[in-house]
Amino acid sequence: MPNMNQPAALPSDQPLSEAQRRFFTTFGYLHLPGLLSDVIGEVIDGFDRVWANRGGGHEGKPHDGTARSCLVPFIDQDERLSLLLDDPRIHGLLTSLLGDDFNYMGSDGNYYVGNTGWHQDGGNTGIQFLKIAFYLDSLDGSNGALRVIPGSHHPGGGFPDALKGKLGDPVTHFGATGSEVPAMVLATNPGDLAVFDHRIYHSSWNGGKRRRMFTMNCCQRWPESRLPELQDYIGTHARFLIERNVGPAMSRVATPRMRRHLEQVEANDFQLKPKVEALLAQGKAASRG
Ligand SMILES: O=C(O)CCC(=O)C(=O)O
Repeated sequence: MPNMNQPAALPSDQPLSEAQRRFFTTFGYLHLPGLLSDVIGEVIDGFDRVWANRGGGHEGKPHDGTARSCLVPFIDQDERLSLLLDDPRIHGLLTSLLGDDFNYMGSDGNYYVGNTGWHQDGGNTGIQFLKIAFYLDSLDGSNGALRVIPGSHHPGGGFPDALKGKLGDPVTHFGATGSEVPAMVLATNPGDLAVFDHRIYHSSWNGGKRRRMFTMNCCQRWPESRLPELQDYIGTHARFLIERNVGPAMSRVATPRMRRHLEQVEANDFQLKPKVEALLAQGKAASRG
């Protein structure tokens, strides 16, 4: 007879296959079509709820389509969205790529406007970082789908070295506009996940004025000997004017296994408060990315 007072056990994690892991380490990204299509309605409701609670756009003002609206942290503001970290598909893919003790590093929610030029999100730290991107509109190359340059995440070597410092101005360096740079266009539908290594060159072209997207950023656990670097890294998030890296709803709903992915960051985010105070004293606004 089941005990009705016990919460229902989560279905087992869904790890990546060995081939998917090899694809990610070799090419630097994964596209997982329809992985979350069964819950995408709830996810979109959560996205809308967070923005509605925060004035609809950047810095509490309605999104007006002239510049990206960005909110950090994002899923951490909503209990349903926070629980994505415990979803067996997401938890399974994160443990497959980053180990059982991975860190959740935060998320951003966005209304993107127009193009996002070629860039990397991070460099070579020896700690694996990745981003899970949720695009909430159907996108292809004609309306703002994410593009990645497969293999460009590798630390040095012929191809990555040939790209270094050049993709910011592809016309000068390669005689190609941003959208002409050879790349994989990840045409996505809501419910798909795009997962990529922070070091991969990525961009988006031809997007409209309200392209809905949010992310989850995660990394391997940092060794104790490198905690000062983690503290500095978290400190860079002061530009979003946040005093804690993990947001309130995330802390409230975290299950024991979620806590494991929060505790290293929660113990090392103490640079944020004084830095935010200094930025506010200078009258700075929250960063758009
Ligand atoms: O979708 C986009 O415009 C770009 C996304 C991006 O650059 C990122 O999340 O790092």
